[in-house]
Amino acid sequence: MFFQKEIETMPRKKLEELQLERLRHQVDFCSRNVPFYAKRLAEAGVTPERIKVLSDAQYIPLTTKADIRDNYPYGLFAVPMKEIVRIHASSGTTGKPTVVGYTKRDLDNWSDCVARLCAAVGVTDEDVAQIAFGYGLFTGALGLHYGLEKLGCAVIPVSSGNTEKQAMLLKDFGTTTLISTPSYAMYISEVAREMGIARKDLKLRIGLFGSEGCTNELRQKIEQGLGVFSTDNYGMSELMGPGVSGECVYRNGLHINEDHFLAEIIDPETGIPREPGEEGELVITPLTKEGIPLLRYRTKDITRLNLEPCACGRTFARMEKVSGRSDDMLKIRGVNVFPSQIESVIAAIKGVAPHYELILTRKNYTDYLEVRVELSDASLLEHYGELDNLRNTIVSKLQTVLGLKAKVTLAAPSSIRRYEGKAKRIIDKRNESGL
Ligand code: DLL
Repeated sequence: MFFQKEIETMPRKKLEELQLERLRHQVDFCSRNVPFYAKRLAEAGVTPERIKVLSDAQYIPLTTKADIRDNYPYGLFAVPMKEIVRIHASSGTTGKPTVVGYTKRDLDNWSDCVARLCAAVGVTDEDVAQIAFGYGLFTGALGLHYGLEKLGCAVIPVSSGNTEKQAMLLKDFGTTTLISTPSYAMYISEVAREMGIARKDLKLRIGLFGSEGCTNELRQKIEQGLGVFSTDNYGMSELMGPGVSGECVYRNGLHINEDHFLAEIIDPETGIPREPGEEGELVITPLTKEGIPLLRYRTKDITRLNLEPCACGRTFARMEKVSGRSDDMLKIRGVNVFPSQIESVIAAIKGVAPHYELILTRKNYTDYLEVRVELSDASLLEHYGELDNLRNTIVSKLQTVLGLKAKVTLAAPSSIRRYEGKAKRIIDKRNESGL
């Protein structure tokens, strides 16, 4: 059940002392080895001695993705290239990728962190783990790969894509643990069903899903489709990759590997720290990283922290499932809308599949939201009255949850695009009209 019990159940007081010592060390390490930080910290008057308690972290300037991009590719690395043994990058939708480097010790810590979150949901050395994340610069596949190997699993590095083969391997190789994005898991489950593979043909028991949000409603659909215990884990390439946090079997928040990461919540507008339990943007300082040691990195992800003890015995704080990214939030006619709110409505409605697209347009200076959602059964297309009822139900449920009227379009089964990695569900055409 535990991969490193002494650390994962460390009394909080001892854990916080360890974090403080490591934070001071990282501030010193950054100012000595990264010119960018030497300047930033000097300007802010921050020295290791000034950090007397953990909350003094708030005096350290925040780091953003733009800071990493501005120092492309290796400007924030803190060790000579000869000590770097791996390079990853996150693709980003615009401009250059964000590049990260790992020393041998970073890789060792990384696989420990991943092994912990896999063990926490019940994965053991008896498991056969199919990794359906893309191998390459993306951190998801190799991150999970080494963590699962460290735990002693039999790893199948199939990579993402070729969905029929994924389904075939699930059955033929007796896969017990599936690793993918939740949207890809949903897709694999559909393809398996179409190929005539039934739940009873599979040995699947645990799904380690991450890299994008998954509402409880979508989770239930995946569980029904594949017969897995579906779990959530979180991370980002700038911080390490997967391995920052993950659920335990109680699935009541994601335990943060706090010996390696200091987590804070800030007000995304003002940057002012928020108390445990309050929602805001997650800011993380990796406490042991050598390759690219960031200080107070703004994740843009919205969540809250829970420091209460967990029934599993872990003392690590839990972060609530990420509700969205602060830059993912849609502002529609002045209303804040997170795509996850829409997903939770759609995935709970009978007659539609949990595949959708959000199309934003602008006419006469007014924003419009169209939700395209797929019917789960083609026969409905022949019953106009039923279609209309279904559409009206969705419109009214969305209105209750969002406080906003959206246009709902019902699409034929299998007509909405599927994804093998992170799903891209927002089509924002608001700037195309030039208004
Ligand atoms: O997605 C790392 C990862 C790989 C995590 C595999 C878990 C499993 P990036 O590509 O850099 O790294 O994307 C990071 O993805 O800031 C979140 O917005 C989002 N994200 C990652 N995990 C979750 C999750 C990897 N469990 C960005 N729930 C983050 C919601 C997630 N969002």
